[in-house]
Amino acid sequence: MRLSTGRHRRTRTLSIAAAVAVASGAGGVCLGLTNDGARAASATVTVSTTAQLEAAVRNAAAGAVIQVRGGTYHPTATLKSTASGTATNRITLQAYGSEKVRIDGSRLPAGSWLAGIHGSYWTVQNLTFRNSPAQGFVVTSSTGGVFRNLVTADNGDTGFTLRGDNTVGNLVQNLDSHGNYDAAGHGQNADGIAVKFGSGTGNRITGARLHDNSDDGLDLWQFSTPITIDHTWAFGNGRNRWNDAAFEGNGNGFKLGGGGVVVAHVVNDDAAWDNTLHGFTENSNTGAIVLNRNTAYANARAGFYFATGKARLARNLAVGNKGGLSELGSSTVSAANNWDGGVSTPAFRSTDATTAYGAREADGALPATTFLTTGSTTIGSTMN
Ligand SMILES: [Ca+2]
Ligand SMILES: [Ca+2]
Repeated sequence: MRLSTGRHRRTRTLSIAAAVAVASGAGGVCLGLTNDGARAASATVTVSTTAQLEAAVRNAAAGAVIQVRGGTYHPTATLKSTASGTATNRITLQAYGSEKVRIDGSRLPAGSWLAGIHGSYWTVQNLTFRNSPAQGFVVTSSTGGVFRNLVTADNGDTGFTLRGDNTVGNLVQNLDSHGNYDAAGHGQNADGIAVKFGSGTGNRITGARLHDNSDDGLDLWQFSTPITIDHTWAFGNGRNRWNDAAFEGNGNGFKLGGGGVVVAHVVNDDAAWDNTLHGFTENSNTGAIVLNRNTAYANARAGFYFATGKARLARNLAVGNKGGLSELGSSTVSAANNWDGGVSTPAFRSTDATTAYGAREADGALPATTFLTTGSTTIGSTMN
């Protein structure tokens, strides 16, 4: 008995020493140890080739930090993981320092997603995912994910997706998602961001620019729990930019339901302009959607379309939407919006959107702009 314990102890000591030796010899690779002395896959890994990136994602475990050196990477299979971190021991995938990293899906087999995370407590930041033959970046049934300063562009279906039950407490911050187009569907499905087919509390989208996608800017089809969306811009969606003779893109800025869900999403301080359908729409969601201080400008249909549900709209601003400022039903609550009686419409400082397309701030925040600002402290989006 005593001998056995001693042997175990000696083995453990040796394995720690071996791990330290490996760590010091491997230049930046730091192996973690579990309480029983076993080697864990938690490590800081810096990758500079596609093969290294693929392996690092495939082998990631709680505590892993994957740093990607600047350059363009061409995966030949979906970057996929089913691993989860924990709240205190996350899995991180990020650019190395301030280097520019493009992960390009143009060498993937048809129908492949570029990245698929099926786990919790991931932080993914400062990376671009583009040219996938199908979806760009898909997160399934994640708790506690942080997806920050990402670009999802020119993919063959939706740029960024959260989906599945047990989608809880995720933050999508400062996403740029544009130019996504599903050729096979003639553009009917590729949104900037989709939170679809699932449920779970505490999910937030903030600081996003969702533009020039074939279908909608944002789509919450059949997600049955409230999502919070703030400081997000959706613009130029639904236009046939691909010379598709059978084009079927819809082009709502913010599509806030569909598929029978009744859910009170919270939509504050956002803007929708130049979309080919509505700026903001319930899309048959009859829940008590909350919309405060949003701006809809120059959309092809209604600025705010909430004709059948119980949405509550306050202090929103609609200007120049060809299908009307708003279309509201008898169960909608509308107060202090510029279409309500006695509310004046402040003038825009600028209707030139050029700066809204510009580079983000160093920390990833939306670019400073006067576009669609009014200086009002009571009505419309603050555009920041
Ligand atoms: Ca569609
Ligand atoms: Ca859509």
